[in-house]
Amino acid sequence: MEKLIITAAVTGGEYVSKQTTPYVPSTIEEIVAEVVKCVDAGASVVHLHAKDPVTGEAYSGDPNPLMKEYVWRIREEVDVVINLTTGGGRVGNPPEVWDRLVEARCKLGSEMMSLNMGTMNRWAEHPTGEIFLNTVSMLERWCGYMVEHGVKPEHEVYDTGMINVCKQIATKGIVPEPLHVQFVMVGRTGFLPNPRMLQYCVDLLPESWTWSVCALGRNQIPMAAVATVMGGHVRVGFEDNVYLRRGELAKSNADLVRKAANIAGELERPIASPDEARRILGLK
Ligand code: KMH
Ligand code: ZN
Repeated sequence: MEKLIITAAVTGGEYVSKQTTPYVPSTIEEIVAEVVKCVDAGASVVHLHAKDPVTGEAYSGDPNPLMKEYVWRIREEVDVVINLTTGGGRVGNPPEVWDRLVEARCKLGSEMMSLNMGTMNRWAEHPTGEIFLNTVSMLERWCGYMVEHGVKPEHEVYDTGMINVCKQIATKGIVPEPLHVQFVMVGRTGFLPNPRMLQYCVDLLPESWTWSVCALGRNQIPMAAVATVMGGHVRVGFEDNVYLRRGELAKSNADLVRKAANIAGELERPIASPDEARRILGLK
């Protein structure tokens, strides 16, 4: 079994603001400091959205200048694989400009970017509405931009149809294999977060592909434990869950990373360093 890659989704994505938890980092300084703590706790990858520095809401403007600043400021402080969102950063930006933003985002210096592999119903109220638009043609273009700029896509799948879309993209040669898939177990509008569902999904993937699990809310840590046993990788952090345990907010994303790392330690699965994560994921 490979070493465990822990991704920390530190910025709280589109759904988590200072109102949800006062501990979500939102200024550049807070985000950089949070990333450093997460790396110290065992994270080798960080997933980032652009945040309004005051409210911690999703930034409603061109997110790329902020993201560029995050990338460079993090690089000055710590070695970690940086994964920028393509799913976020749409609040305030109409669909006609998404392509331009994503293509430009590929040039900001991150090694990975997330890609949501299909159009779906949103799993919670969202400022851009109920539908999360990700057409096949958008996905193919955005994969093309990433590959052109040496960025590895993290294919986020929410149902089994999206696994088929990943396979089509591989078969068409748009992204070189092995692909890296993140099973997003949102419940309700997608995969139910349970071990049988995860096993079913993993069985659908080609042997050589890598995979990770991100489950929402109270399922985050239990499903991370399941993925750790199964040989996959895990994502934790405020984007998907703000509680350390029932009724107790995590004071930092690093608390959640540490919890995942401690579980891996008990299970005798070593944790990957950033360079080991790069090798496992085949990053340039
Ligand atoms: N917030 C997660 C459930 C993205 O940033 O591309 C999905 C996500 C989307 O990570
Ligand atoms: Zn995200």
